[in-house]
Amino acid sequence: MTYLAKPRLHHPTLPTNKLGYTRRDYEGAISTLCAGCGHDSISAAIIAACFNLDLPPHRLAKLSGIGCSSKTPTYFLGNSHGFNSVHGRMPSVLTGANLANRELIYLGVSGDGDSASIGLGQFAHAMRRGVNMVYIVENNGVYGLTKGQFSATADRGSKSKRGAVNNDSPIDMVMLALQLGATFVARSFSGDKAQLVPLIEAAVKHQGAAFIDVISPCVAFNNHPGSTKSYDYVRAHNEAVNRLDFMPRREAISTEYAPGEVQEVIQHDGSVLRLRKLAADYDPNDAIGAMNSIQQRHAAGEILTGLLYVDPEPNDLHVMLDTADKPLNAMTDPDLVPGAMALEKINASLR
Ligand SMILES: Cc1ncc(C[n+]2csc(CCOP(=O)(O)OP(=O)(O)O)c2C)c(N)n1
Ligand code: SF4
Ligand SMILES: [Mg+2]
Repeated sequence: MTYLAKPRLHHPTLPTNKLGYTRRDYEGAISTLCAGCGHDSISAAIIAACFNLDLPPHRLAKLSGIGCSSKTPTYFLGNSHGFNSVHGRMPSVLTGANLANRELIYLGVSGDGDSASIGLGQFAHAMRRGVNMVYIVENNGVYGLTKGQFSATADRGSKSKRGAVNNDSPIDMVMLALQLGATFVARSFSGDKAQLVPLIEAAVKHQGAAFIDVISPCVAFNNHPGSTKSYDYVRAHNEAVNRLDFMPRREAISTEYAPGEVQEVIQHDGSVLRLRKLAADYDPNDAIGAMNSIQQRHAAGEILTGLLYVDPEPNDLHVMLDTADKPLNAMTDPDLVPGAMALEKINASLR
Protein backbone atom coordinates (compact mmCIF):
# COMPACT_ATOMS: atom_id res chain seq x y z
CA MET A 1 0.00 0.00 0.00
CA THR A 2 1.57 3.33 -1.00
CA TYR A 3 -0.73 5.62 0.98
CA LEU A 4 -3.51 5.48 3.55
CA ALA A 5 -6.78 7.33 3.11
CA LYS A 6 -7.89 9.37 6.09
CA PRO A 7 -11.30 8.85 7.68
CA ARG A 8 -13.62 11.64 6.51
CA LEU A 9 -14.98 12.47 9.98
CA HIS A 10 -14.70 16.11 11.05
CA HIS A 11 -15.08 17.36 14.59
CA PRO A 12 -18.22 19.54 14.50
CA THR A 13 -16.51 22.49 16.18
CA LEU A 14 -13.51 22.72 13.82
CA PRO A 15 -13.14 26.34 12.62
CA THR A 16 -14.15 27.01 9.03
CA ASN A 17 -12.85 29.59 6.55
CA LYS A 18 -14.89 31.89 4.30
CA LEU A 19 -15.70 28.99 1.97
CA GLY A 20 -17.02 26.91 4.86
CA TYR A 21 -14.06 24.50 4.68
CA THR A 22 -12.10 23.24 7.68
CA ARG A 23 -8.36 22.56 7.63
CA ARG A 24 -9.24 18.90 7.18
CA ASP A 25 -10.64 19.76 3.74
CA TYR A 26 -7.12 20.84 2.70
CA GLU A 27 -5.42 17.67 3.91
CA GLY A 28 -4.50 14.62 1.86
CA ALA A 29 -3.73 10.99 2.65
CA ILE A 30 -1.91 9.95 5.84
CA SER A 31 1.83 10.55 5.48
CA THR A 32 4.11 7.54 5.14
CA LEU A 33 7.29 9.61 5.71
CA CYS A 34 9.54 8.94 8.74
CA ALA A 35 8.12 10.36 11.99
CA GLY A 36 9.77 13.77 12.56
CA CYS A 37 10.67 14.37 8.88
CA GLY A 38 10.75 18.12 8.19
CA HIS A 39 8.79 17.57 4.98
CA ASP A 40 5.62 16.77 6.98
CA SER A 41 5.85 20.17 8.70
CA ILE A 42 6.05 21.85 5.28
CA SER A 43 2.91 19.97 4.19
CA ALA A 44 1.18 21.27 7.35
CA ALA A 45 2.31 24.82 6.52
CA ILE A 46 0.93 24.51 2.94
CA ILE A 47 -2.40 23.28 4.37
CA ALA A 48 -2.53 26.19 6.84
CA ALA A 49 -1.67 28.76 4.12
CA CYS A 50 -4.34 27.49 1.69
CA PHE A 51 -6.94 27.37 4.50
CA ASN A 52 -6.06 30.93 5.59
CA LEU A 53 -6.28 32.20 1.99
CA ASP A 54 -9.74 30.60 1.53
CA LEU A 55 -8.47 28.91 -1.64
CA PRO A 56 -10.97 26.75 -3.48
CA PRO A 57 -8.98 23.47 -3.69
CA HIS A 58 -10.02 22.88 -7.32
CA ARG A 59 -8.22 26.10 -8.33
CA LEU A 60 -4.83 24.76 -7.33
CA ALA A 61 -2.52 22.36 -9.16
CA LYS A 62 0.36 20.71 -7.26
CA LEU A 63 3.19 19.20 -9.26
CA SER A 64 6.34 17.42 -8.11
CA GLY A 65 9.31 15.32 -9.22
CA ILE A 66 10.75 12.28 -7.43
CA GLY A 67 11.97 11.97 -3.82
CA CYS A 68 10.49 11.92 -0.31
CA SER A 69 9.79 15.64 -0.78
CA SER A 70 8.11 15.03 -4.13
CA LYS A 71 5.87 12.39 -2.51
CA THR A 72 4.39 14.96 -0.14
CA PRO A 73 1.67 16.37 -2.45
CA THR A 74 -0.17 13.10 -1.73
CA TYR A 75 -0.38 14.25 1.90
CA PHE A 76 -1.99 17.66 1.35
CA LEU A 77 -4.71 19.21 -0.81
CA GLY A 78 -6.41 15.94 -1.62
CA ASN A 79 -9.10 17.82 -3.55
CA SER A 80 -6.70 19.71 -5.83
CA HIS A 81 -5.22 18.79 -9.20
CA GLY A 82 -1.96 16.85 -8.89
CA PHE A 83 0.78 15.48 -11.12
CA ASN A 84 3.78 13.52 -9.87
CA SER A 85 6.22 13.84 -12.77
CA VAL A 86 9.67 12.38 -13.51
CA HIS A 87 12.85 13.07 -11.47
CA GLY A 88 13.86 16.73 -11.99
CA ARG A 89 11.18 17.42 -14.60
CA MET A 90 8.52 19.14 -12.51
CA PRO A 91 9.38 22.65 -13.81
CA SER A 92 8.83 21.85 -17.50
CA VAL A 93 5.63 19.91 -16.85
CA LEU A 94 4.37 22.79 -14.69
CA THR A 95 5.33 25.35 -17.36
CA GLY A 96 3.30 23.44 -19.94
CA ALA A 97 0.29 23.19 -17.65
CA ASN A 98 0.54 26.88 -16.82
CA LEU A 99 0.63 27.82 -20.52
CA ALA A 100 -2.43 25.66 -21.21
CA ASN A 101 -4.45 26.99 -18.28
CA ARG A 102 -3.30 30.26 -16.75
CA GLU A 103 -6.25 30.36 -14.36
CA LEU A 104 -4.95 27.76 -11.91
CA ILE A 105 -2.59 28.46 -9.02
CA TYR A 106 0.56 26.38 -9.52
CA LEU A 107 2.51 24.86 -6.65
CA GLY A 108 5.73 23.02 -7.53
CA VAL A 109 7.15 20.83 -4.76
CA SER A 110 10.65 19.47 -5.13
CA GLY A 111 13.74 18.33 -3.25
CA ASP A 112 17.36 19.45 -3.26
CA GLY A 113 18.28 16.35 -5.25
CA ASP A 114 15.32 16.82 -7.60
CA SER A 115 16.07 20.52 -8.23
CA ALA A 116 19.82 21.04 -7.59
CA SER A 117 21.12 17.86 -9.27
CA ILE A 118 19.15 16.20 -12.08
CA GLY A 119 16.68 19.09 -12.40
CA LEU A 120 19.07 22.03 -12.16
CA GLY A 121 18.59 23.09 -15.78
CA GLN A 122 14.82 22.82 -15.47
CA PHE A 123 14.84 24.89 -12.28
CA ALA A 124 16.97 27.57 -13.95
CA HIS A 125 14.65 28.01 -16.92
CA ALA A 126 11.47 28.14 -14.82
CA MET A 127 13.03 30.96 -12.78
CA ARG A 128 14.42 32.96 -15.69
CA ARG A 129 11.18 32.68 -17.66
CA GLY A 130 9.15 33.95 -14.71
CA VAL A 131 6.68 31.06 -14.66
CA ASN A 132 3.89 32.15 -12.32
CA MET A 133 4.23 29.53 -9.62
CA VAL A 134 5.21 28.84 -6.05
CA TYR A 135 8.36 26.70 -6.23
CA ILE A 136 9.17 25.03 -2.90
CA VAL A 137 12.39 23.09 -2.44
CA GLU A 138 12.32 20.90 0.68
CA ASN A 139 16.05 21.07 1.31
CA ASN A 140 17.63 18.42 3.56
CA GLY A 141 21.09 18.25 1.93
CA VAL A 142 20.67 14.56 1.04
CA TYR A 143 18.84 12.22 -1.28
CA GLY A 144 16.52 10.96 1.47
CA LEU A 145 14.54 8.52 -0.68
CA THR A 146 17.66 6.70 -1.91
CA LYS A 147 19.18 6.43 1.60
CA GLY A 148 21.11 9.58 2.34
CA GLN A 149 23.78 10.31 -0.30
CA PHE A 150 25.03 13.95 -0.16
CA SER A 151 23.07 16.22 -2.44
CA ALA A 152 24.44 19.25 -4.30
CA THR A 153 23.20 21.60 -1.54
CA ALA A 154 25.24 19.88 1.21
CA ASP A 155 27.78 22.31 2.69
CA ARG A 156 31.46 21.63 2.08
CA GLY A 157 32.89 19.97 5.18
CA SER A 158 29.54 18.68 6.44
CA LYS A 159 29.52 15.04 7.55
CA SER A 160 27.30 12.14 6.56
CA LYS A 161 25.76 9.88 9.20
CA ARG A 162 28.64 7.44 8.74
CA GLY A 163 31.29 10.18 9.04
CA ALA A 164 32.17 10.78 5.35
CA VAL A 165 33.06 14.42 4.66
CA ASN A 166 31.54 16.31 1.74
CA ASN A 167 34.34 17.99 -0.22
CA ASP A 168 32.20 19.52 -2.94
CA SER A 169 31.16 23.15 -3.03
CA PRO A 170 27.43 23.60 -2.29
CA ILE A 171 24.85 25.01 -4.68
CA ASP A 172 22.83 27.72 -2.95
CA MET A 173 19.45 27.66 -4.68
CA VAL A 174 18.43 31.03 -3.26
CA MET A 175 21.51 32.65 -4.80
CA LEU A 176 20.72 30.96 -8.11
CA ALA A 177 17.08 32.06 -8.01
CA LEU A 178 18.17 35.67 -7.38
CA GLN A 179 20.71 35.58 -10.16
CA LEU A 180 18.22 34.00 -12.57
CA GLY A 181 15.61 36.71 -12.02
CA ALA A 182 13.02 35.14 -9.71
CA THR A 183 10.82 37.95 -8.42
CA PHE A 184 10.07 36.52 -4.96
CA VAL A 185 12.88 34.71 -3.14
CA ALA A 186 12.75 33.40 0.43
CA ARG A 187 14.40 30.92 2.71
CA SER A 188 12.78 29.32 5.72
CA PHE A 189 12.94 26.38 8.08
CA SER A 190 10.39 23.57 8.36
CA GLY A 191 10.46 24.05 12.15
CA ASP A 192 9.42 27.72 11.93
CA LYS A 193 5.74 27.71 11.07
CA ALA A 194 5.29 31.34 12.15
CA GLN A 195 7.68 32.35 9.37
CA LEU A 196 6.83 29.71 6.76
CA VAL A 197 3.01 29.99 6.62
CA PRO A 198 2.86 33.72 5.74
CA LEU A 199 5.74 33.25 3.28
CA ILE A 200 3.70 30.61 1.42
CA GLU A 201 0.59 32.81 1.52
CA ALA A 202 2.52 35.75 0.06
CA ALA A 203 4.17 33.53 -2.57
CA VAL A 204 0.76 32.21 -3.70
CA LYS A 205 -0.43 35.79 -4.26
CA HIS A 206 2.77 36.82 -6.07
CA GLN A 207 2.17 37.04 -9.84
CA GLY A 208 5.51 35.65 -10.99
CA ALA A 209 8.19 33.09 -10.15
CA ALA A 210 8.19 32.73 -6.35
CA PHE A 211 10.91 30.53 -4.90
CA ILE A 212 11.07 29.29 -1.30
CA ASP A 213 14.01 27.19 -0.13
CA VAL A 214 12.89 25.44 3.06
CA ILE A 215 15.54 23.73 5.16
CA SER A 216 13.85 20.51 6.13
CA PRO A 217 15.88 18.04 8.23
CA CYS A 218 15.96 14.39 7.20
CA VAL A 219 15.74 12.57 10.55
CA ALA A 220 16.80 9.26 9.02
CA PHE A 221 20.02 10.36 7.25
CA ASN A 222 20.99 13.97 8.01
CA ASN A 223 20.12 15.00 11.55
CA HIS A 224 23.39 14.27 13.36
CA PRO A 225 26.24 16.48 14.67
CA GLY A 226 28.38 17.52 11.68
CA SER A 227 25.36 18.12 9.43
CA THR A 228 24.45 21.73 8.63
CA LYS A 229 20.87 20.70 7.79
CA SER A 230 19.99 19.18 11.20
CA TYR A 231 17.33 20.57 13.54
CA ASP A 232 19.97 21.54 16.12
CA TYR A 233 22.27 23.26 13.61
CA VAL A 234 19.52 25.29 11.94
CA ARG A 235 17.99 26.34 15.27
CA ALA A 236 21.40 27.52 16.49
CA HIS A 237 22.42 29.37 13.28
CA ASN A 238 19.13 30.74 11.96
CA GLU A 239 19.36 34.50 11.35
CA ALA A 240 15.99 35.93 10.26
CA VAL A 241 16.09 39.25 8.37
CA ASN A 242 12.37 39.91 8.79
CA ARG A 243 9.11 38.49 10.05
CA LEU A 244 6.32 38.55 7.54
CA ASP A 245 2.65 39.29 8.07
CA PHE A 246 0.50 38.70 5.05
CA MET A 247 -2.78 40.56 4.54
CA PRO A 248 -5.04 39.57 1.66
CA ARG A 249 -6.58 42.44 -0.28
CA ARG A 250 -9.96 42.50 1.44
CA GLU A 251 -8.64 42.92 4.99
CA ALA A 252 -8.56 46.38 6.54
CA ILE A 253 -4.96 47.31 7.21
CA SER A 254 -4.17 48.54 10.68
CA THR A 255 -0.68 49.28 11.84
CA GLU A 256 0.66 48.14 15.17
CA TYR A 257 4.40 48.68 14.84
CA ALA A 258 6.52 51.73 15.44
CA PRO A 259 7.60 53.56 12.25
CA GLY A 260 10.98 52.46 10.94
CA GLU A 261 10.50 48.87 12.07
CA VAL A 262 8.03 47.91 9.37
CA GLN A 263 8.22 47.82 5.60
CA GLU A 264 5.06 47.29 3.55
CA VAL A 265 5.10 45.81 0.07
CA ILE A 266 1.88 46.10 -1.91
CA GLN A 267 1.44 43.34 -4.47
CA HIS A 268 -0.34 43.48 -7.83
CA ASP A 269 -3.61 42.14 -6.47
CA GLY A 270 -3.67 44.69 -3.65
CA SER A 271 -2.58 42.26 -0.95
CA VAL A 272 0.03 43.60 1.45
CA LEU A 273 3.22 42.05 2.78
CA ARG A 274 4.19 43.68 6.03
CA LEU A 275 7.79 43.02 6.95
CA ARG A 276 8.90 43.53 10.50
CA LYS A 277 12.56 44.30 10.08
CA LEU A 278 14.78 42.26 12.36
CA ALA A 279 17.96 43.38 10.61
CA ALA A 280 17.42 47.15 10.43
CA ASP A 281 19.57 47.66 7.33
CA TYR A 282 18.01 44.85 5.28
CA ASP A 283 16.28 45.95 2.06
CA PRO A 284 14.10 43.20 0.50
CA ASN A 285 13.85 45.10 -2.81
CA ASP A 286 17.60 44.92 -3.48
CA ALA A 287 18.60 41.65 -5.19
CA ILE A 288 22.33 42.42 -5.19
CA GLY A 289 22.22 43.43 -1.51
CA ALA A 290 20.41 40.15 -0.76
CA MET A 291 23.18 38.16 -2.50
CA ASN A 292 25.86 40.00 -0.51
CA SER A 293 24.07 39.44 2.82
CA ILE A 294 23.51 35.73 2.09
CA GLN A 295 27.20 35.21 1.22
CA GLN A 296 28.45 37.19 4.22
CA ARG A 297 26.21 35.33 6.70
CA HIS A 298 27.08 31.99 5.09
CA ALA A 299 30.79 32.74 5.52
CA ALA A 300 30.05 33.44 9.20
CA GLY A 301 28.31 30.05 9.51
CA GLU A 302 24.79 31.51 9.66
CA ILE A 303 21.70 30.80 7.61
CA LEU A 304 19.79 33.89 6.52
CA THR A 305 16.01 33.30 6.50
CA GLY A 306 12.89 35.34 5.74
CA LEU A 307 11.70 37.15 2.63
CA LEU A 308 15.08 37.89 1.04
CA TYR A 309 13.90 39.60 -2.13
CA VAL A 310 10.63 40.68 -3.69
CA ASP A 311 9.85 42.65 -6.82
CA PRO A 312 6.46 44.27 -6.22
CA GLU A 313 5.88 44.66 -9.97
CA PRO A 314 6.79 41.27 -11.42
CA ASN A 315 6.26 40.14 -15.00
CA ASP A 316 5.32 36.55 -15.58
CA LEU A 317 5.73 34.28 -18.60
CA HIS A 318 2.25 35.14 -19.94
CA VAL A 319 3.02 38.88 -19.87
CA MET A 320 6.37 38.29 -21.58
CA LEU A 321 4.82 36.07 -24.29
CA ASP A 322 1.79 38.37 -24.61
CA THR A 323 -0.60 35.42 -24.48
CA ALA A 324 -4.37 35.77 -24.69
CA ASP A 325 -6.33 36.28 -21.46
CA LYS A 326 -8.55 33.32 -22.24
CA PRO A 327 -6.87 30.08 -21.15
CA LEU A 328 -5.70 27.95 -24.09
CA ASN A 329 -7.63 24.93 -22.82
CA ALA A 330 -10.88 26.94 -22.87
CA MET A 331 -10.49 28.13 -26.47
CA THR A 332 -12.86 26.81 -29.09
CA ASP A 333 -12.39 26.29 -32.83
CA PRO A 334 -13.33 29.89 -33.77
CA ASP A 335 -10.65 31.15 -31.31
CA LEU A 336 -8.00 28.81 -32.64
CA VAL A 337 -8.89 28.82 -36.35
CA PRO A 338 -9.81 32.42 -37.18
CA GLY A 339 -10.22 31.66 -40.91
CA ALA A 340 -8.78 32.63 -44.31
CA MET A 341 -9.44 36.38 -43.93
CA ALA A 342 -7.37 36.62 -40.78
CA LEU A 343 -4.57 34.59 -42.42
CA GLU A 344 -4.64 36.84 -45.45
CA LYS A 345 -4.31 39.91 -43.22
CA ILE A 346 -1.28 38.44 -41.43
CA ASN A 347 0.34 37.48 -44.73
CA ALA A 348 -0.30 40.97 -46.13
CA SER A 349 1.35 42.55 -43.09
CA LEU A 350 4.47 40.49 -43.75
CA ARG A 351 4.84 41.32 -47.43
C1 LIG B 1 16.11 9.42 -13.61
C2 LIG B 1 16.27 9.03 -12.17
N1 LIG B 1 17.50 9.01 -11.61
C3 LIG B 1 17.67 8.66 -10.32
C4 LIG B 1 16.59 8.29 -9.58
C5 LIG B 1 16.82 7.85 -8.15
N2 LIG B 1 16.34 8.85 -7.19
C6 LIG B 1 15.12 8.80 -6.68
S1 LIG B 1 14.81 10.04 -5.59
C7 LIG B 1 16.39 10.64 -5.81
C8 LIG B 1 16.89 11.85 -5.06
C9 LIG B 1 15.88 12.48 -4.19
O1 LIG B 1 16.47 13.50 -3.46
P1 LIG B 1 15.69 14.81 -3.10
O2 LIG B 1 15.10 15.43 -4.29
O3 LIG B 1 16.61 15.65 -2.30
O4 LIG B 1 14.46 14.28 -2.22
P2 LIG B 1 14.40 13.80 -0.70
O5 LIG B 1 14.14 12.33 -0.78
O6 LIG B 1 15.68 14.14 -0.03
O7 LIG B 1 13.25 14.58 -0.14
C10 LIG B 1 17.10 9.88 -6.72
C11 LIG B 1 18.51 10.15 -7.09
C12 LIG B 1 15.31 8.33 -10.18
N3 LIG B 1 14.21 8.02 -9.50
N4 LIG B 1 15.18 8.68 -11.46
S1 SF4 C 1 14.28 9.34 4.58
FE1 SF4 C 1 14.59 11.43 5.35
S2 SF4 C 1 13.55 12.75 3.81
FE2 SF4 C 1 12.77 10.64 3.56
S3 SF4 C 1 10.92 10.52 4.85
FE3 SF4 C 1 12.64 9.77 6.08
S4 SF4 C 1 13.33 11.59 7.19
FE4 SF4 C 1 12.09 12.33 5.50
MG1 LIG D 1 16.78 15.92 -0.30
